[in-house]
Amino acid sequence: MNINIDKQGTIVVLTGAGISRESGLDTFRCEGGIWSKVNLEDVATPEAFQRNPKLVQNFYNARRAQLTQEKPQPNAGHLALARLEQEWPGQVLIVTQNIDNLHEAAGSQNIIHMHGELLKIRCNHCEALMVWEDDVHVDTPCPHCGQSGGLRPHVVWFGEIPLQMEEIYHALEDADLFMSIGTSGNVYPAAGFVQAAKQNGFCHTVELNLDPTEGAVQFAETVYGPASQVVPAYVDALLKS
Ligand code: BV8
Repeated sequence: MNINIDKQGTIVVLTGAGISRESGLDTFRCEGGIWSKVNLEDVATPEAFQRNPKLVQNFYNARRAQLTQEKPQPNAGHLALARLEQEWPGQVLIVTQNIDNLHEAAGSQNIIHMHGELLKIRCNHCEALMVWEDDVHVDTPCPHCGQSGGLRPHVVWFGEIPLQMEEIYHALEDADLFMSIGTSGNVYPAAGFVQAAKQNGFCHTVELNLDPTEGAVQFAETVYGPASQVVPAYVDALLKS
């Protein structure tokens, strides 16, 4: 890995479910992944929520309970990215598709959760956004406006616009290094970020994944292996470079 990016350079890191897999959280499209057990059309679209809010709330209640009860810990991949943010002289931004809290738990601070956060909910009636660790039911009243029937996971479903897109594209315009970690590159607009980064004419791009994705050819560099091994090694090389 011959990395020669400016020490003051900007690093944008895109992460997906693969970085959390060694912490015990399922991915979506791997063998036995989440979408092999439930149909995304039934639980991860606004139409699904309209059609059967109970099913959708329970899908997220189960995943929220996994975070709050099993208390998965960040793995060496998350911790290496937190170290990179601390020790790299330039800006490091993590854009995660994940709705878990493992980057925060590892100590990263500059994070954009473009698909939302599992431990937050919002009220469709009063737009209140609140941290929430318990189950949510269709008739749970909103603590802010008192109305029922409006609480939903603060999660971006298919067909909804991901969060903080302007900030993300702005960071990609300045990126000297774009790292894609643990994502299959199936979901847009995240899957298009590598192209957006390359548009600035100077960004180095690297895919770090368990195995090659369909989008691997778009990256200048590829490193394969479990995130808990390849990410710390790559971060060490960056900090030594
Ligand atoms: C949008 C919710 C417009 C939270 C998720 C028709 C109508 C409307 C939209 C579309 C359409 N057709 C296509 C689209 C776009 C659509 C889309 O991309 N669909 C796909 C399926 C084709 N996208 C959208 O709808 C998005 N919105 O387009 O709005 C717009 C856009 C921009 C600007 C203006 C308007 C909204 C997408 C968000 C959907 N919500 N999640 C939740 O329930 O979690 S997406 C879901 O997939 C998860 O969030 C997940 O993060 C995401 C991506 O999955 P990955 O993270 O990549 O996980 P995956 O399992 O796929 O891969 C894991 C990888 O890890 C594998 O490669 C594996 O090899 C690797 N791995 C495994 N173990 C390890 C490892 N790597 C390292 N170490 C290991 N140990």
